[in-house]
Amino acid sequence: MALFVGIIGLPNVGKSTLFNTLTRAQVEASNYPFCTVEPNVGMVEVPDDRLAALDDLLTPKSSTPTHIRLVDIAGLVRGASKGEGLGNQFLGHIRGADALIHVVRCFEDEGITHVDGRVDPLADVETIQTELLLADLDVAEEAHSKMEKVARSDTSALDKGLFAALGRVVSGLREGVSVLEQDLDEDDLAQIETYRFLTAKPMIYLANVGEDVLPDGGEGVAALIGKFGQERVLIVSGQIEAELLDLDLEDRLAFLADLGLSETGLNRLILASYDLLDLITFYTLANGKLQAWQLAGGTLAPQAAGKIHTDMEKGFIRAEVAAYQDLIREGTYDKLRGVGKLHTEGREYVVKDGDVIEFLFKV
Ligand SMILES: Nc1nc2c(ncn2[C@@H]2O[C@H](COP(=O)(O)OP(=O)(O)OP(=O)(O)O)[C@@H](O)[C@H]2O)c(=O)[nH]1
Ligand SMILES: [Mg+2]
Repeated sequence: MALFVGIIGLPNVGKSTLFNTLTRAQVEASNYPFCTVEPNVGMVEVPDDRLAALDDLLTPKSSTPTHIRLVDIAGLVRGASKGEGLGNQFLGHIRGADALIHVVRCFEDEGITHVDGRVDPLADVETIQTELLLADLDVAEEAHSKMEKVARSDTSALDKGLFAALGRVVSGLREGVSVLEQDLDEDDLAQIETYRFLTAKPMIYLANVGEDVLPDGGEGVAALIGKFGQERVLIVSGQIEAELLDLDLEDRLAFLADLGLSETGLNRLILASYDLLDLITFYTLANGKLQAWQLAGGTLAPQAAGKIHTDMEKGFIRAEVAAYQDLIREGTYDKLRGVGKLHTEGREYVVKDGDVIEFLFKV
């Protein structure tokens, strides 16, 4: 399953412009709040230099990168969780997301309407955060009160662990604390997992800035960084990246370099998401096909095999593992074996970023 990232923010802040740029799809982007009504769904390929190098070296029949599923929904407004604006129907589209990208308008442009009539990144973030909290509170309160009714009629039918966890979530949300920031232990988190709370998702703030403040972003960005930390704030100019789309990658990178940016917004977004979610990439070469896979850091070999097929996890025997750097340095599997760098690993092996793995399993 591809990593699923939802794009949220106020109306007219540049979400669809960024989505278009990232997916190269042409969804409508225009200066009209609520331009996006249905969610836009796009798959973007994860750019991967190592996959390209392995493809050169191993000359497989095919090479398959990993993907990120991006979903662009309509702008949220104050009261969205209560059905204001286009309502919380949109929030449903991002419940399943692994992470959220919160697009924040930092560009000044009198020609583009801001729903509150002024550019104030921190206040905008607050508005959206409140809506997410309220949406979660609705879900949590409803689930909790249903369970309360069960408890009144038949205590033995009550899932006490879940009931207690939900109770904690409800009181935290009432105090305005996101599920992510509540002091929930692992058991609680496992209990409430099925609700896919919006405020439980890791979030990246994407500051959509004007060209004049590149590369560091100006005051609005400084405020966001002050609040959320450097690693959670990405500075992108949606407009510029959109204008550069017609250029080939080399020219685009040269242009961005002139503005002090070393990578495209897409690449930085993907890297930041991987970091935030502690994701790694491993590779398999099977039946002549090379493929990249996304994996949570710290995953053991059998579960990594299970990403490919559940039978491979069940019947896992062992893994033949080559580290990417070793394979590139030695150049062939024979040489790699010769220097003792093709490792045989068992069930307890923690898969590492860049591992090239052949799984052995019985069916
Ligand atoms: N000046 C400037 N304008 C931008 C920038 N990014 C987007 N816009 C413009 O802002 C308007 C709204 O952009 P969209 O991408 O449609 O905004 P949205 O957030 O998807 O809006 P909704 O779908 O209504 O929630 C369009 O006219 C864009 O051209 C930017 O970086 N700078
Ligand atoms: Mg839009």
